[in-house]
Amino acid sequence: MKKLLVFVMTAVLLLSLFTVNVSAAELSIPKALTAPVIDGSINADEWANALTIDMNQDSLNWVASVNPSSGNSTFYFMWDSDYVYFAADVKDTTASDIVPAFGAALNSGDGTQWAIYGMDSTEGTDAGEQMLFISIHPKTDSGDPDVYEHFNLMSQVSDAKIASAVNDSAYTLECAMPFSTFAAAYDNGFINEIKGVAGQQWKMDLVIMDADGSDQSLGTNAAWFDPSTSNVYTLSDTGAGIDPAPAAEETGAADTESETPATDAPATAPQTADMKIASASAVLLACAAAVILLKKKR
Ligand SMILES: [Ca+2]
Ligand SMILES: [Ca+2]
Repeated sequence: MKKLLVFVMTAVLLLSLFTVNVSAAELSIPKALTAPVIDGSINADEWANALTIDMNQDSLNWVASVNPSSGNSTFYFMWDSDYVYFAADVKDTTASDIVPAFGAALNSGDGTQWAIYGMDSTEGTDAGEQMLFISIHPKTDSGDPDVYEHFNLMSQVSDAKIASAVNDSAYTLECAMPFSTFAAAYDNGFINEIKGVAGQQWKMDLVIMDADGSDQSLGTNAAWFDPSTSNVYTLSDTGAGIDPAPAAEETGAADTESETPATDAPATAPQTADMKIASASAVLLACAAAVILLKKKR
């Protein structure tokens, strides 16, 4: 870990000369007609018409060792009044020698992360006031998955539901993140309150962590610690998932460009953030700061 810190601190100094040109996208998260079963298995019906985000290896900005093996991976999002629902299908063919400690704030091992900003955030890493940083590991040293917020709550998100399935070529995880977590973060100083209501917006960067043995890489779909480059997510009333009453009248009103009626269609069309990265290397400074800051927090 110390070697990694030295490396990224050096990189911060060198790469601060570069600029990143990222075009943020506006994405709509549809509302789950039925809550997905959080069992680690991404059933096509339960996640039908969910927002899908391509997290393909070649489209991410990889930092640290920059030797990823995450393949073509996909993240999924839905919501209801109680939870943000998240699923990840990550193609990861390399075993990690780094076993994250359950409930610890580690940017390490194999896993996923969210960097969440309020709409009024102008920067990150401000003691959890402008950014929430959540790690979701499919497997920790306890054998269990975990959900951890690094900067504001600085604790395990105990009310989150999490389940995963890990094999030699991939892992899948499903997570239900309660809006009560965001309410607690707001009470604790986070800039905006994120509620489970249609029209709610926030900004978010998504991350895949890949460890190949002890070689740690982190890939993000935005420039870290610069919310001006982050995709904007809006909660929509458009239905997704399993319709408990498919013959009933469905009047979900889409409030964004993603107007997809609820159906039993098994496939979900990729909906990828439109980003143009002029310099992936500059992202490293943000990643480095994340590593450093969380190290301080530990
Ligand atoms: Ca499931
Ligand atoms: Ca790996």
